[in-house]
Amino acid sequence: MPELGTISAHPRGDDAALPEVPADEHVGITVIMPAFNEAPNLAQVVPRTAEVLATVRDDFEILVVDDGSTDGTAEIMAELGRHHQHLRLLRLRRNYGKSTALQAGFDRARGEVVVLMDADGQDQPEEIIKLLDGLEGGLDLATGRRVQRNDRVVKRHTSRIYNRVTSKVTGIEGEDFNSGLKAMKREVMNPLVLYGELHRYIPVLAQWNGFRVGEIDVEHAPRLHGRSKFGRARFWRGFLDLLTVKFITTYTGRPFHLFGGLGIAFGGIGGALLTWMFVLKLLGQGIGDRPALMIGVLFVVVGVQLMTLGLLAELIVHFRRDPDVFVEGDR
Ligand SMILES: Nc1nc2c(ncn2[C@@H]2O[C@H](COP(=O)(O)OP(=O)(O)O)[C@@H](O)[C@H]2O)c(=O)[nH]1
Ligand SMILES: [Mg+2]
Repeated sequence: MPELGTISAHPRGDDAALPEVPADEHVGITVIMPAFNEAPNLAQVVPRTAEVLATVRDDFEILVVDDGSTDGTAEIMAELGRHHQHLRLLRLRRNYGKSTALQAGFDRARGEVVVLMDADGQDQPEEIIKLLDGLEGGLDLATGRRVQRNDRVVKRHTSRIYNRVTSKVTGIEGEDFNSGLKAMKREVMNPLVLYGELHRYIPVLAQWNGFRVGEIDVEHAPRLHGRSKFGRARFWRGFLDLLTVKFITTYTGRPFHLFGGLGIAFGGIGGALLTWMFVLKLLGQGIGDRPALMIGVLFVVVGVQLMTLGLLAELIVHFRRDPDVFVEGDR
C-alpha cells in the first residue's frame, strides 16, 4: 500500500475558515469527494451537495480530498468553508491518485453512511437520495448506474468493454462498476483497502466481503469545467488491477492453491521429460542436444520457484489474519 503517513489530516493555517474536526464523533453521512484540480467545479458542486444533504439530515459532512491540486482548490475551499459549516478539506502533499485519495477519506470519514461522489459535476447530488433509499431498502452498497453517459465516445466504448470484462472475470453481475457515485454503510467501507486503481472495483471487493451490492439508475451530466483525468494509461493500469482483484478475491486465503498448483504442473511436466531423457541415456543414446532436456530442466526449476513463492505467500496470509473482517455480529 502506498504510504499515507504524509497526508495532512487537518487543514493548515491558511485554511483557517475550516474548523478542526473531532475525529471520534460520528455523523449521519459523509460525502467523500476526491478532487484533482477541480477548483471551479467544486465551487458549484459543493454548495449544491450541501443543499441536497441538508434536506435529509443535519449531521453530515462533505470531505473533499484535494489530491495535490495546483489550481487554487485550497483557496476556493477556504472561501466555501466560510459559508458552509459541514465542509472538511483533506489535503494530500502530492498527487497520489484517486484510490489513495479515497482511502485517505475512508480513514477519516465519520459517517454511518459514506457516499462517494466525483467533484467535476458529472454526478448529480440529487441522486444521492436514491442511493440512500437503496440502503434503506436493504442494500449495503448502492452504486450508481449511469443510464445516459455523458462522456466522450471513446470513453463510453472502453468503459463498456471494461464493465463486460470485469463482470466476466469476477463472475459478478454489474453494468457500471466504476461510477463515481456510490453510497455504502460504514461496515462496507471498513475492510476496503484501496490503492493503485482499485477504486474501480469497489463493488466487486464489497460483494466478495459478503455485502449486498446493487446498482441504481442515476443521471449523469457532462463535466462542468476542465477535462477528464482518466486517459489511456490509466485504463490499462485498470486492467492489470483487475488481475489483482481476481487474485485477491480468489486466492487471498489460499495462495498456495494457485502457486502450488502451477508449481506441481510445471514440475510434473519437467520431471516427466527428465525421466524420459534419463531412460534414453540408460539405453545408451546421447541426450546432450535434445530440446526436451533443456525444457525439462527449465520446467523443474520454474516449478520449484512457484512452490516456494506459494509457500511464502501462504506465510504472509498466515500472519496477516484480521479476524474482525469476517464477523457480522457477535452477542
Ligand atoms: N484525488 C484524486 N482525484 C482524482 C484524480 N484523478 C481524478 N480524480 C477525481 O475523480 C473524479 C473523476 O475524474 P474524471 O477525470 O472526471 O474522470 P471521468 O469522469 O472518468 O472522466 C473527479 O472528481 C476527479 O477530480 C486523482 O489523481 N486524485
Ligand atoms: Mg468525470
